[in-house]
Amino acid sequence: MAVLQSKEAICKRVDEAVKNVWVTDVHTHLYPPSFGDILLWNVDELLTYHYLVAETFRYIDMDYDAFWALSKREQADLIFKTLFIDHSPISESCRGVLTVLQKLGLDPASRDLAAWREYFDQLTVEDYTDKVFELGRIKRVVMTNDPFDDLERPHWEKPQTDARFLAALRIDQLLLHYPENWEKIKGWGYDVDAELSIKAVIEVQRFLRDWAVRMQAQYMAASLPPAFKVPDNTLCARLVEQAVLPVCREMNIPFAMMIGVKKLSNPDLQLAGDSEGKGDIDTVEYLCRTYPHNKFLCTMLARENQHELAVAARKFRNLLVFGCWWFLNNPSLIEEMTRMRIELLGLSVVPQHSDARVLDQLIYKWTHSRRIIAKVLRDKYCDLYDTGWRVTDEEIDRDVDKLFGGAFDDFLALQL
Ligand code: FIX
Ligand code: ZN
Repeated sequence: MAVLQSKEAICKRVDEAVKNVWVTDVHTHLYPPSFGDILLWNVDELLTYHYLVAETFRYIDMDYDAFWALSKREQADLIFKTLFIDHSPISESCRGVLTVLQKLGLDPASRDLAAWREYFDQLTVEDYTDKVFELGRIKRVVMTNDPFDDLERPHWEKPQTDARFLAALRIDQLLLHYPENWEKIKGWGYDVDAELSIKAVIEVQRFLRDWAVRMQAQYMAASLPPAFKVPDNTLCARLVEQAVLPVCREMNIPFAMMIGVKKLSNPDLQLAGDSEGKGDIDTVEYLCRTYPHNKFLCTMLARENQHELAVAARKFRNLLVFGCWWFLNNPSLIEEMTRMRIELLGLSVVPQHSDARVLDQLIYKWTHSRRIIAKVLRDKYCDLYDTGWRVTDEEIDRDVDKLFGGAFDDFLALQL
């Protein structure tokens, strides 16, 4: 252990620690290779990521349905031509594709999509998963696991054994679409009903408990609209307070609220059609205050919610803020949010998650974010140095580990 006696030594250690830390990625849409084709990977999946679909439609007048009728490869060809050749790929999503190719040792300057495809064609998904976790220095990822997803559900008929992939029980379909889904839950053997009677609430609790145990879920999660409000006389609010929170407390797992998604603002864009709106911080504070023995993870989609969310976290130790989510996952906003969060919350925050939908994205989303978080940390430790306080190299390593997964692990272990 060595005390760092200069700002240069501090900055060097911060850069090394952030570069070398193995990350726990607390929210992704990835799956282990054993889940087959629902794990997306390779350059065509990178190019047809819904972020790039949305950006492509800003330049083309193609009919939406005509685009969706194209094959994946034809869509990728059109996106590559539009966003990379006809216009320079300077958006964050475009840059991300090129960072992946570069880190894999391919040559972005070649602009040779055919050659990149040939590279991926000779890989197995198992080997490529190992390569991506190694290149991205990813310890573990938390998945998004939806029992209502007909493609995913059969994979849970036996235990998932790849320890790099942790589960999160995703319950949007329960909370936001109970009228459309209660009969499906009944068909799975849970005696629920349309009006959500007390008996049905008990059965929903059993449904949640069974799936959380089956998946060994790290938390339960839902993506929620800007208008998400509790308390309220809605099925969603009743399900949260009467079913979700009692089971989460019983199992000592957090409820992760991802607030602010306006689903399908443009339905023609399909998955790329969601937009955002400001959420209600009073709901977050009500839940944290009213259920002090429950734990809440929270990320909000509107930039306008970020400061009040960080302040709320100062008030409630059972609230852990995470990530620069979706439309916030851009260098300018990652820096703004990370600076503000560390100034308000110190190391009791999860600065970033990837939200990766394509395996390869782990490489770029973490490469880009590490660089920005390191920049903020260099400034913060240098500010500390100016007070006369001195840190050691091991303390910087410890702090960085907290930010890239340790704080999340501590929160999961917390008994309130
Ligand atoms: O609700 C969510 O988990 C969102 O992250 C996704 O629905 C969204 O499409 C996404 O992948 C954003 O990055
Ligand atoms: Zn997500």
